[in-house]
Amino acid sequence: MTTSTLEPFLMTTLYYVISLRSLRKSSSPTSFRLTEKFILLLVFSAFITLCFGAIFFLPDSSKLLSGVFFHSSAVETNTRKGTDSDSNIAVGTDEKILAKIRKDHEKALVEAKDTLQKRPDEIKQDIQNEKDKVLKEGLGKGGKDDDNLPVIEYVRPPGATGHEPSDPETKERREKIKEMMKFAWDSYKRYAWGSNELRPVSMQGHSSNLFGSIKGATIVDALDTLYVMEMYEDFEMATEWVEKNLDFNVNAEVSVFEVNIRFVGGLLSAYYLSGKEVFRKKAIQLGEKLLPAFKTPTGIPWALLNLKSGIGRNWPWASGGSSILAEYGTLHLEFMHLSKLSGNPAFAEKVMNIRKVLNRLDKPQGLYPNYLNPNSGQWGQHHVSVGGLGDSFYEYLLKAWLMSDKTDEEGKKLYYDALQAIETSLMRKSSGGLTYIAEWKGGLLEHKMGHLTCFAGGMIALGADGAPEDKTGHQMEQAAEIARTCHESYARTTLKLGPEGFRFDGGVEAIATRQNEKYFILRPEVIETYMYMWRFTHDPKYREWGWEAVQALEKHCRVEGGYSGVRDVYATSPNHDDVQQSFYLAETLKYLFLLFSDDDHLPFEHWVFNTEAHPLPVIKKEMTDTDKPNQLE
Ligand code: DMJ
Repeated sequence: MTTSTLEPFLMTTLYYVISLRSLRKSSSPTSFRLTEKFILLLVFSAFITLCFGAIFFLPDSSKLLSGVFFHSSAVETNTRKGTDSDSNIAVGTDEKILAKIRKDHEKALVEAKDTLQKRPDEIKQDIQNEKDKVLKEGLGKGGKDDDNLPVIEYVRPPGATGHEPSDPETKERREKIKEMMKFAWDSYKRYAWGSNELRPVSMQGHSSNLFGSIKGATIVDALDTLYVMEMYEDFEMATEWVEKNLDFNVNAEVSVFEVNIRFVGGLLSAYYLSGKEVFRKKAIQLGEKLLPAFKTPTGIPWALLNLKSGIGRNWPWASGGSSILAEYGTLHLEFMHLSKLSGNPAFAEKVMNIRKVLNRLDKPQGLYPNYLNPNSGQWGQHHVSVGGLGDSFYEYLLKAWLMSDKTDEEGKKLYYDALQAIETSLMRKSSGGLTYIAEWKGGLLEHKMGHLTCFAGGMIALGADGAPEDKTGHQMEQAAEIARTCHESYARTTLKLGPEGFRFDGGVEAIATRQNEKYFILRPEVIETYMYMWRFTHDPKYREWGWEAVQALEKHCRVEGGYSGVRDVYATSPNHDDVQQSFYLAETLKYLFLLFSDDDHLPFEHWVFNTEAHPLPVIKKEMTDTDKPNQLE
């Protein structure tokens, strides 16, 4: 008997054990009990012992086994060729077989021991990896699957799940955030399943025209939050919905930016966290649908795109038919990963071209105006903002560098140069000592800061470590000051929730003076900054500030059917706007959860958050050249 005749036998046994595991696992990711694992281990060990017995006690057992149990191709081949019939050779072969059985037995025991120590989700992932490996082997290297995608080996980056903090108060607060997520999610499931968002007061679905007729924004946006909070049953339910219902073949106009950050970003994160192929496929399908948006004379994409016709246009209100900086400048991270996962360089080429166009343009005082005409390649109105219309462009310069494992030197330079220009021309300190980032309109400063601008505290802290010219300490101070200002914008309201915009003129500081700036729509930016500041400083005040926000959310935004925004944060009681934004589940609750988690949960060393808080893995340097889309020219 050759070693190859025994392999199918062992493989069958192993397959049986794995199948049993799969059966148990499919019912629930947490239902694999220790006793069941132990029984499986016992069955497996008994079987291997039986094999030993047969070899030691039966005469010429190898032939018997070969003849009775396996009519394997290896035996047939040997018989036909007339080899291995010599008894001397047979003795040597038996010894080899015994050695192989012993080795396999030991290996199986070690593997079984390892398996017993693993968490159910890790076991599940191992099974998936086995399946992918078999598929890969079947297709050969560089093979393609049914959807013509390259077969790639999935390796889950570290820190996808965390553990409970040891400090009891932090643990309790973290649990509370999970309960909030559960309530938001359950309410959406109950009243608005399949719609984009939930109306928590009227308890029905809500669809914003940002997504055309694509459905399920909340499901896709929430996937990774469900995963990081270990709400696996809900994650499975959401996965099934994506498999069966998420459809991009719609004759409707969508916002390229919103669809990218929420849907492409959400699907990519779900793939990287869970390893489920369906997410990779859907992300790539959607990415391909977005490509026609880049068909402009400059390659600067349209803001709006009809997914069926591929016809694009810009927002009618945008200065001179311009595209918006924060929209075309917030595709980079997702598109780099799309190239990596699809093997199609087109995605990376499109976003690298955006950089090229920007590099050729003069920047007034080193600043990037929010409007750029995609036909002429010229700036529109000179309006500069680190809040709405500009914000995530700066974020993506920094994160492109970090996500490339710090190989994208161009991204790094563009970020630090831009930050220097922001500091010089937009950052100011109020007479009361609050640092803020103003807006710039045609050379004049508007002393106003948006809730959206508050993300900058987190961004500056994240970049401080790599700051040139010994500016790390200085940038950390700036970040801390912005965090304080944004906290003040909450603290100075009646409801202790932050207004959409607040001013530093006309005798006020960090207060909204216009009625249309007094609303709060469950936005994440202030909490996002607390989370980054906590990670970098471990100053307990950031957790305290986060907890204040939790209490205000519970008191004023939680209603019978979910969480709602409020129309005026200075009113004595909340007037609800009846929308549970999908980013509340994607970002606000995720950042809160991470604020009360240990630093090794989604560690910055391995993960970068897209602007919708969807974690994307750092593309490590040691990968092969073809795996490095950032290296594309
Ligand atoms: C989110 O969709 C993203 O964070 C985006 O970058 C801007 N703002 C909203 C949430 O406020």
